Amino acid sequence: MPTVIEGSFVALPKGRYAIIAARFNALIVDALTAGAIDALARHGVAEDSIDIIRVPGAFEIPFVAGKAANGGKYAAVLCLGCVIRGDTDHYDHVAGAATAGIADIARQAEVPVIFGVLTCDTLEQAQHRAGAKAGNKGYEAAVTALEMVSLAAKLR
Ligand code: INI
Repeated sequence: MPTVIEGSFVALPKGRYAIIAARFNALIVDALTAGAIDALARHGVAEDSIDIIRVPGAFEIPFVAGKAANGGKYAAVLCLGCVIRGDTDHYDHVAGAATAGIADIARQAEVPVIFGVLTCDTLEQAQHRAGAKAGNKGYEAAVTALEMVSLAAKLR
């Protein structure tokens, strides 16, 4: 029989969680942040073990994610933002840079780095993913963080 190793959703007794939240599209990102805090709290993380680190926009997330993930302070880093397509190709650059930047950090980070940046065509789509209809991607990001922290501990 193979040994299956997977994470649980039970918060480890110790460990701080960093939520990096972009201020751009704040109504959406605030809803994602609330969802993430709700998920962490419901799974046993004390609210005073959560730091919310605000950055101007999604483009700035990778820089701060790198510092937070490799600074020895956090068990996991959640990246929350929202990029909405406009009339120009600006969206592609911001969404692409944020996605690629966070992926780069996640690959080499010492702790799990979770991608919770919405990339949507419309505000309505974003609202649906921030709690209105299609769940809350911030909540999902936090549950993923818990699983990955647990899995990382099992691989040590
Ligand atoms: N930042 C976002 O987080 N979402 C957006 O939709 C967005 N748009 O559309 O421009 C956005 N731009 C700002 C960007 O993230 C940087 O903060 C800015 O370019 C300064 O570096």
